[in-house]
Amino acid sequence: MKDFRKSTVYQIYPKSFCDTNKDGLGDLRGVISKIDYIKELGVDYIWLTPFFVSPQNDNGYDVADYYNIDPGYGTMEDVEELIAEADKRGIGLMFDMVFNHVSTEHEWFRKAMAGDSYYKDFFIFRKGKDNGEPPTNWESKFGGNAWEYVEKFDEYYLHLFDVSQADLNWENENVRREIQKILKFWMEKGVKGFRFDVINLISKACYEDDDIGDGRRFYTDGPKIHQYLKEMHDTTFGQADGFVTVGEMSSTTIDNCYQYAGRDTGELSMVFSFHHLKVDFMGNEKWVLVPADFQKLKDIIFEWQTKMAEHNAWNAVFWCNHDQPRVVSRFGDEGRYWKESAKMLGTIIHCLRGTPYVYQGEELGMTNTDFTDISQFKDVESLNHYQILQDKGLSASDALRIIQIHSRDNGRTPMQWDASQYAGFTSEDSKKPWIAVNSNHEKINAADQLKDEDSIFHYYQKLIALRKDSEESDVIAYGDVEPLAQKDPSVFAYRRTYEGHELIVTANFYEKEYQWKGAPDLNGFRKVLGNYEETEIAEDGTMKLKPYEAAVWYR
Ligand code: TEU
Ligand code: CA
Repeated sequence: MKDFRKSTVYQIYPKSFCDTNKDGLGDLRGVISKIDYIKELGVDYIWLTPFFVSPQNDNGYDVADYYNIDPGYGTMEDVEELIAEADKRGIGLMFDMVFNHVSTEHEWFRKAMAGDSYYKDFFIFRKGKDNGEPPTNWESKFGGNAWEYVEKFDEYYLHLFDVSQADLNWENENVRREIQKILKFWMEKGVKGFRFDVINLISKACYEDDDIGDGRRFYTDGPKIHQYLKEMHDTTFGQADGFVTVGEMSSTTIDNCYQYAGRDTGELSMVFSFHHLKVDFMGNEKWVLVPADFQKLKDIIFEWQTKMAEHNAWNAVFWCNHDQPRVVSRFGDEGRYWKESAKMLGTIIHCLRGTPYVYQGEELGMTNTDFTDISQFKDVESLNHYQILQDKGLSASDALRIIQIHSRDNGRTPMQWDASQYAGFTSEDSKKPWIAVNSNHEKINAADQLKDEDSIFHYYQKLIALRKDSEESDVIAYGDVEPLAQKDPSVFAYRRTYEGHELIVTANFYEKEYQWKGAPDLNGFRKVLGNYEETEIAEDGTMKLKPYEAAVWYR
């Protein structure tokens, strides 16, 4: 059985991965066709984002039927074949389960709207205020108020995300039973893991105005969240040996995560938390331009690393997913040091304590979009906020600049397989891809990198192998974590220790060459991996770090 602490997960956003029937949309057969590429990278699991029946207002996070495949992605036979092909190669599939909300096209919501009270209680309907305002001042994560008026009932329903994503009422036991049924259905198909979308938002404490915020404090890590997770665990995947689960935790606290992902707490295997990816926000406000705060980045990562370990809890470690800008554009360099910086960032993540997640194209150093016009963006969140920013008085070009930096579409352009017109995402005689291919695919693509021993792809391959099956695996998977030079303005470094062995990661986070006076004594260490051949260490122990230089040391 796989040990998830030695595993790496590869995330696929099928819509942007590979299109096999020339309709411009990635599909499941596309994933099947690339399974050997994924095997070559060396990962143990594939997390597939939702491909269930959906109107696609939020690219499948608005599920209309959990038991069937959206025709745009393929068929049930394709899913079964994919599970089998992955299994043959020792790769487990993790499906993405969205249970905070369903699409308003889901049968449950349609029945609710038809007045069926059994199904109406699957959702959160409330009367407005006497003054004609919505029930509370809570804000949708995609902009605007979180309640939608339904004239027929003279009531509003809650949607923490898009208006077409109605929140489920987890207080209702029938809702929870339906969810258990769905999970069991997919477990029987041979799925090896689940990722649970915004799962810490399912328990709402109350429905009151938030005088100091957007309402999130009333539904984040709510009062019954642990009870719901335990129940889900006990009735479904908790009974399956070696099943792996990860909860996406929105604005969570570390104290709750000890419980969500504790070794014996009976909830989940691990959590995604996002605090380290808000260091270029202003507080919780993402739609601003502020430089990334490196000190804060380190402080957050190290706090989570050390405290989760102390509490015997487990974390996912990652820079990228389908909601995030590309890390090489965000914290690295798209230009001269593109390759070095991509490898440096990979090194930092992959030697931490936790399960690393690689998002499609990250292993190639794919960058943010090169979109120059708002019409090129597709994401509902970006389009809403483009409007909201202008309503606040920003010019169209200033609003566009913010969207270019923060848009989720940065992570959603087609996978760059080769240098052909559509980057090999689809064939040249296909319909146009649903979202434009980045023109840098001539320089950044899988075909070239597979041939180049020194590529980012091969570097990621080595990082993944290191954790899985090497002399260093145990210390990477099980070792303690000690931050090094935490206050240093340029260096990201840490030490892992396990049963008398030590592993040290040293990294220059910036382009500027850096003389690191406080470098650890590396006598007796062997350099395991790095993005430069030689590391210069002066007589007095000063490490002369080259632009974005990173290395892994072991003894
Ligand atoms: O995302 C949850 C979430 O709150 C954020 O990532 C959000 O998408 C955005 O970045 C806030 O600025 C999950 C999914 O990963 C995302 O794709 C879905 O849109 C969302 O839930 C709703 O299901
Ligand atoms: Ca297709």
